[in-house]
Amino acid sequence: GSGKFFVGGNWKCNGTKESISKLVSDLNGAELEADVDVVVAPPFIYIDQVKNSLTDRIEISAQNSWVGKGGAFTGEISVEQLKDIGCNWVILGHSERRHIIGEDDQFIGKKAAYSLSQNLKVIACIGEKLEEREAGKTFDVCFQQMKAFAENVPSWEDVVIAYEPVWAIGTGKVATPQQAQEVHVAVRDWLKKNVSEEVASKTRIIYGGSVNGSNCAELAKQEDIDGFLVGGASLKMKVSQQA
Ligand code: G2H
Repeated sequence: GSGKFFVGGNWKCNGTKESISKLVSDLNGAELEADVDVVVAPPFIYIDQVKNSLTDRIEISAQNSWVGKGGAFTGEISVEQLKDIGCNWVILGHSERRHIIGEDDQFIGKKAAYSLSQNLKVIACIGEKLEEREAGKTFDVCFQQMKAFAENVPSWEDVVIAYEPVWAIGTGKVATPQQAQEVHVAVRDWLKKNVSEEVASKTRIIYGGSVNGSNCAELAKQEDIDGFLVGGASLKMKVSQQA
């Protein structure tokens, strides 16, 4: 694997002040292994609450950000505002934003460029849909999404790549360790050929899609799986263990 193991909890559009305060107190009481980066991504409106109550041991991510400097963009949250409240990460290109909201590669790439320019670190998500996998296009799709990031990323130090096959997201149908490992290797190889050997070896590639306490250990054993992005199970805790 590359670098420190990374576990992200993506809470998506879930939670209330009350449930989040409970989750934060569980996280504060959790025994986290020293060599694991832990990041949680609450909905925007709860980031401040989480920031003010969560241990500094755990970093905070947004689930999205505006594509440029803030201003007259009704309903959006700017990178500057996220930095202002102590949020250091943003998830970009999540499949729910790509396929439900309709964000495309170019827009996501621009968001990555702007976030990194303001020192907001990026969890860059890629992943194929079921029909793309069945048509043998998994690598093509992932490489195309990687290309859009690569064209916009000046340095990969502040980027974690999350491979999240769409068919595994929120479906309970986790990729097998072999399926995930195969794509992680391919993405690392793509980085080697298209960015550099150093970036390929140093950049963390994490897996997301129905990860939970029972399947994470086997996945984490795979050489090229450097962590997880966890949705559903992160609302229930117990997902920070490493193989
Ligand atoms: C994928 C994942 C977290 P879940 O979206 O980003 O969610 O673990 O619920 O499949």
